[in-house]
Amino acid sequence: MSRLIVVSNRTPGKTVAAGGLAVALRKALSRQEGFWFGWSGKLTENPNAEARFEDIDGLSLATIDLTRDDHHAYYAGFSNSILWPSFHLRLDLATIDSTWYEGYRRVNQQFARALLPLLEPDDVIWVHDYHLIPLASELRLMGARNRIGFYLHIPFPTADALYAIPHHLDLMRDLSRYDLVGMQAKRDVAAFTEFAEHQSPSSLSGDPLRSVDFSRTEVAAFPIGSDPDAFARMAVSSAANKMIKRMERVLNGQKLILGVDRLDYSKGLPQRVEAYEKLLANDARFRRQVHMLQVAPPSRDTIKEYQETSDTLDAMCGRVMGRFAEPDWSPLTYVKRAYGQPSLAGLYRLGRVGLVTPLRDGMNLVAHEYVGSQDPNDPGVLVLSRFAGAAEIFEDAILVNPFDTDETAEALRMALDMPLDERKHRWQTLMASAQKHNVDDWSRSFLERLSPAEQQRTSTRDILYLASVA
Ligand code: ADQ
Repeated sequence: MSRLIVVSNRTPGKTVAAGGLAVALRKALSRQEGFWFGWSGKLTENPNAEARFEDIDGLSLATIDLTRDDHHAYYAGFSNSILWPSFHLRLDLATIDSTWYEGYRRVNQQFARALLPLLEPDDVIWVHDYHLIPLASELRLMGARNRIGFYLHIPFPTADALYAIPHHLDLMRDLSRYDLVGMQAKRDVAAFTEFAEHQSPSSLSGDPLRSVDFSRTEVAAFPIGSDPDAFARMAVSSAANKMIKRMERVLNGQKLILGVDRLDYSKGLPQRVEAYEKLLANDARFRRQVHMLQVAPPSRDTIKEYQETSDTLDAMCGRVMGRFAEPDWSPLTYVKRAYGQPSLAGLYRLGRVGLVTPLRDGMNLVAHEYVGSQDPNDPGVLVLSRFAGAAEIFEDAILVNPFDTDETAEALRMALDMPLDERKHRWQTLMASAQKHNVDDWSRSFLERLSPAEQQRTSTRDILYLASVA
């Protein structure tokens, strides 16, 4: 069996979240030999060219250090101030500084230089996310002939957003150097295909090394998921129960509307608070009867746009408090910290409404985790953005346009008023879908398609096809 090499910006640390991506990839690495490659998290002025190996609980990690300048240009710069906002269709929040591209490219070259000597000819390489789009190109230029797959965790942009990205054609050419490109949703594959078909006629001619030719690259949707059965177990664990008891004391019978997100402008947090404000303004019977808890630990807070989102959210929450709070009732709590998965599972289970309203999201695992954690006899209701990849598989959620805060307020009303039978019926369908799209099957199906056996089958198919048209 060939070895598996997983590559991502960061390698997992000592503690990884149960039911998450890192656990699924660890499992894949326990089924076959291999290691996980990425940045060590260390910045140094003279990074060593060779990767360092270490073993964490049986998982083999190979890491490299980066210089401060390269890391800034690659991570905070090109990846998170250009690619992230553009891929999420927030060109207004992108900082188009094309000099960051050189740092982005340099770090990808550094990854490739350190990885290449560790490779054996039949190793299968699985590269993760937008930080590393050029990695296959760089490895191929250095002579690697391995099967290389890429998975994009965030949405693929529309053509005009892609055009706004400096060196976007290079990035498309880079994607064409992979054997398999996996995306979250059908909508992403459609956007990608439209761009690839639109671009290829003009770029097919000329130097084949520089062409954008996707004839050897398979592009398909592999919707990621969580481990809903693990969340179902965690939601009745003692840590979850402790959290539930703590919250029940405070709630005192009020229904909980719950939001859990990284603090990121793509998650639609100000719009969500505004929708809640409208619910309270439109329907006075909900005052004192509901409470909103938004958990949103800061992320990427060295980037200006993230600080601004945090300030906006502070102001919005203050406004709702000022408008509706009473000495003995507060309409919402906003917590800026991370919790362990069992405590989160407890919060999810207590949430009568799971409010998941990103403006755009690759998938959104919080939606999966919320569904997994519900009490089958008294489940809550998922209110979900149409613009999350999760909307393609969770049709029984109440789907909303998160930009339309009147619509979200009405969805909240429906969810809070929904009778038990309908809640159960909807939840059963959602849970079946979460189980069908669990994270283990996701990694298995991607790796099956990427495996050398699949390559064999594809080339046999090509030969048969060529024979049939000859
Ligand atoms: P993210 O943008 O980080 O991921 P999401 O899919 O929601 O978004 O995952 C967030 C994860 O962080 C969840 O597992 C959640 O439990 C955890 N989390 C959030 N708030 C937390 C808190 N306060 N404490 C502890 N844990 C918390 C990117 C893409 C997504 C895609 C994933 C996976 O943007 O669209 O679904 O990758 O592919």
